[in-house]
Amino acid sequence: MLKRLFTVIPAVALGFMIYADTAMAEMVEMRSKPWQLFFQQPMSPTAEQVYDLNVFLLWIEVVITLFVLGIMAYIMVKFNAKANPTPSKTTHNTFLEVIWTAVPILILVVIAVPSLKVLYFADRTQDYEMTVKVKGNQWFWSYEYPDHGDIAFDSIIIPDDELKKGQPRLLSVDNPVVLPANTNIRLLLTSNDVIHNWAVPSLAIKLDTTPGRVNETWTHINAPGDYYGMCSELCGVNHGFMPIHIRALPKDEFQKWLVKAKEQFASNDNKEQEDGPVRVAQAGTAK
Ligand SMILES: [Cu+2]
Repeated sequence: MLKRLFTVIPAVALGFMIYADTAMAEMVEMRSKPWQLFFQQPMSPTAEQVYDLNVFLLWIEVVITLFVLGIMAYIMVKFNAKANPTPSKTTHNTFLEVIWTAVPILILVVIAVPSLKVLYFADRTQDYEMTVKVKGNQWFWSYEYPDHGDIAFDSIIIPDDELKKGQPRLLSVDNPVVLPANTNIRLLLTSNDVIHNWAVPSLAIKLDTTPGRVNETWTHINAPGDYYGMCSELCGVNHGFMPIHIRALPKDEFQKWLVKAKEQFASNDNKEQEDGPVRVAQAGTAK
């Protein structure tokens, strides 16, 4: 029975993954689907490791849960008042006490080692090919490309009545942050006002943007496509209306986009900071 369970569950999981795979033709679309139960498909080296760690933890939990369930069933059958009318008065058992202290410690060590490995892996990369700056604002994101002629722009939610066909509600923005796929990208995150959190589930990024501080992480997007996320730190009334949309392009198309973007967003140069308060007012009304 147990053996069957161990083969059935991975088979079902694999089925879901294949199902998810068929959805990705050329441009993948990474966001939660209706009735989705498990994680979004991992689409970066960090996300893959986080996913695997989660599966590993799940199996540890399965074993612990079944073990505790088994012991409880055994106690209920063997030591109920009918089956065992005169209970034993034993109070101490040194061997058992050592075991039930040492085994949980060992389990925690077994969990801690891979957890810390993933944590440090996700923290930063030495060999990044480009840098993107992410800034949180009440209530939109702005992005800067310091390596590419100081391209800078704001990314503001598209209201429901202006959505075009295929644009997911509450996730679409006027200017998605365009990034090259298959490239090591350093991300520097900060905020202009309050604490926000830049979170993209399929890339396993969820990092606070804190005013006066720069937080660093990195990513490497495995495939071209649209990746969606949301602000994940309660930041004010429009917290739910500052989505993240990453458009990952193949490297050559990204170069083409850069040329266009330099024209389109050139006027934004250096004006960002001074515009702060005006933009806040605009965003507040543009709900
Ligand atoms: Cu926010």
